[in-house]
Amino acid sequence: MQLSASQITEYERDGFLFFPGLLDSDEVALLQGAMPSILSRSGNEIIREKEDPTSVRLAFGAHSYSEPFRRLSLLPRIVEPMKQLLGEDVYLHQSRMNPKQGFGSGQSWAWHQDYSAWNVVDGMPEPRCVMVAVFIDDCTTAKSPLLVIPGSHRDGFLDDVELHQDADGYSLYQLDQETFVRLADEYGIEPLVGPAGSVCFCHSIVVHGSANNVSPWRRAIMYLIYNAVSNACTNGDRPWFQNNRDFTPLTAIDDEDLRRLT
Ligand SMILES: O=C(O)CCC(=O)C(=O)O
Repeated sequence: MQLSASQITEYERDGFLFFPGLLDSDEVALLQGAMPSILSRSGNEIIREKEDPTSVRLAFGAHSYSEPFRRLSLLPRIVEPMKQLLGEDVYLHQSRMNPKQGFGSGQSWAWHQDYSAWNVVDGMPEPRCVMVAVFIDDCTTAKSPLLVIPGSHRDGFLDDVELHQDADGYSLYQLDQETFVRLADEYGIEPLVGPAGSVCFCHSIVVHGSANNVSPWRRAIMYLIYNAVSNACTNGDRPWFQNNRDFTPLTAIDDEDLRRLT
């Protein structure tokens, strides 16, 4: 898939591009089918909700231990636009699954830019990476969708941020209230909603957050973080599943390869 000139302009203006149903129902079923084995892991790549430790908050690195998710991360539908947006070869800096379980156990995410941790902790030189959000479940307004501030990336990297220990092993650099109010008043807040299989390409400094999921339904999103190879991280303190040290350029597989697992 190649992005058109107007899509690239839209990405530069809003900081994200949304594709409803980019994956078909067979592909979604394969990814959903892999969820139980991901969520039943017990290694330190699994971060639990503070309020409900039976519930997984984040599963890092699933592209490396789940074949459907490995294939997802290499689909040309995703990899080729990444190269276009970043203007060069890319590698996967990180993947994380946020299952956002229902009944309130999937807790909120304070307003932040993802790039903060990658810059401060991992030594990523520039915000030249893209967060790809793949909807594993339907994301409706009732399931506390991901909320973005469109255009907020144009204000640049907000480095005056406070470290907030959100859950064991996962630090979040959260925006101060004054900055958040200024950005929200200027640009508004948009919920990302769509059926399972929808995909959003989101700039790494777009401000985003979400509320507790008080619905009875899971709302899983897989986040794949693609970085430009020339923007590779310089620090290696965090484990591989948070800061991949293999900067080999990705080679896309065949667009049918995920479906072939059916
Ligand atoms: O999926 C969500 O609700 C928010 C996750 C998020 O903000 C993040 O992983 O950076």
